[in-house]
Amino acid sequence: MIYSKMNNTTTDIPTKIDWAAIRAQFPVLDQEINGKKLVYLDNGASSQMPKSVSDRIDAYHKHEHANIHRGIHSLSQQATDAYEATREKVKNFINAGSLEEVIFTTGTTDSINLVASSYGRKNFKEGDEILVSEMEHHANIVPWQIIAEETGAVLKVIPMNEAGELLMDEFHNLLSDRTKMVAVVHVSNALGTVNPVEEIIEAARERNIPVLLDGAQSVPHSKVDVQALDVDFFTFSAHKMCGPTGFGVLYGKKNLLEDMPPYRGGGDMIDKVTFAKTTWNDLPHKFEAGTPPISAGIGLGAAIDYLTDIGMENIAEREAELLAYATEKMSRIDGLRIVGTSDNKASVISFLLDGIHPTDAGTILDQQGIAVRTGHHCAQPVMDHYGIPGTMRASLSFYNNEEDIDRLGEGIELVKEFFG
Ligand code: 7TS
Repeated sequence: MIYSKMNNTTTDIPTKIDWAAIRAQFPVLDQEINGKKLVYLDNGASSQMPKSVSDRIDAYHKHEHANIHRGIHSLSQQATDAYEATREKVKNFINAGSLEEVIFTTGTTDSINLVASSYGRKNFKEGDEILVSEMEHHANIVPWQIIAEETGAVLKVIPMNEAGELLMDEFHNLLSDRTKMVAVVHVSNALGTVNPVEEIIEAARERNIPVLLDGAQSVPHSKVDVQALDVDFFTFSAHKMCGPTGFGVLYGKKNLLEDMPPYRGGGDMIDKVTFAKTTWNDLPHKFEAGTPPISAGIGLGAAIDYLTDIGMENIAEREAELLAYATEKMSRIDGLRIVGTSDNKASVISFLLDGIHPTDAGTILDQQGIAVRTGHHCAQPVMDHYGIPGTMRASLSFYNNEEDIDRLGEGIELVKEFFG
């Protein structure tokens, strides 16, 4: 048992979780980098994998591997069942309405490209507007630019303030009869801002405009309920939620997905093929051409089991605690400026050190065994907003601890000493 729930019939005793025991389930954290104990603070780029997930993937390769959806033989059916079990787990995890609404992709980037290409090609025309925000990851900008170029649609941008919060008045002003899609990040990877997506969805809904939320940084850190949100499309990646690379999800409302043409053609996505005409398979398979990364899909299922076992509410609570600890600690460091200071933030701290280039600082931190990301974080418009080339970014996960944050603090002091 990784944690214990203490239930008392007379008083409400909160769930007590042994976070140290949870951390011990991540073998990768138990190593030295450059002669120092690893402090991994780059979870926004990719989170680490607990042993239960890597064991599950390993077991698949050792005992269950076969192609799926096509074999009459037992091994193929077993692999299909294991892979499709992930669809059920995803459905429950995000509370999708049906399995048909859960499309497997190779990740957030792939999911957004699917919607931009398939929905956009069918529905956008000259003069239509696609609304994105100033704090998007490139994955939620470039696919829309590509389809805009093809269809004559144009991109409009919701601006943000200095704290890194969307200017909601501007958002409401930008909505019009020309708006044909609102595509916004749920939680910013570069700033940590949690956007007011309920307000965005409600306003778009009044005008019958579909909303896509990029959930790459929200799903790993808090409970997401796509039906409660009433969102039309929702995207995320397995490798940011303790799962493997090469796998992700597109949630879409069934009526929208049914109206959309296939994104890629090939095996598995067809009903009947003749040289005269081909008809499409039903949802969700219509959007899943070719052999998928089967082991990665099974790995995502194991990751969801793992996160569910701990409880997303507990994860959110622990990460909020770590964020508060880190913010307080870093605010006290002379010459350190936090970029992204919204009151509503996920566990991401982007920062700058006076007169020191982020890449130089990151290199010195790496020598201390401390992994942070430096650069523009694939969100160049955010950096343009602040007039900076990039930041250092510490992105925390529930398996980090106060000691990691203390080590980061000490590392930053060393960077400052090094650069005088
Ligand atoms: N959207 C957001 C908000 C992201 O943070 C990322 C990846 C993506 C989309 C793309 O996800 P992918 O799995 O398809 O690559 N973000 C980061 C990051 O912050 N550092 O490295 C990758």
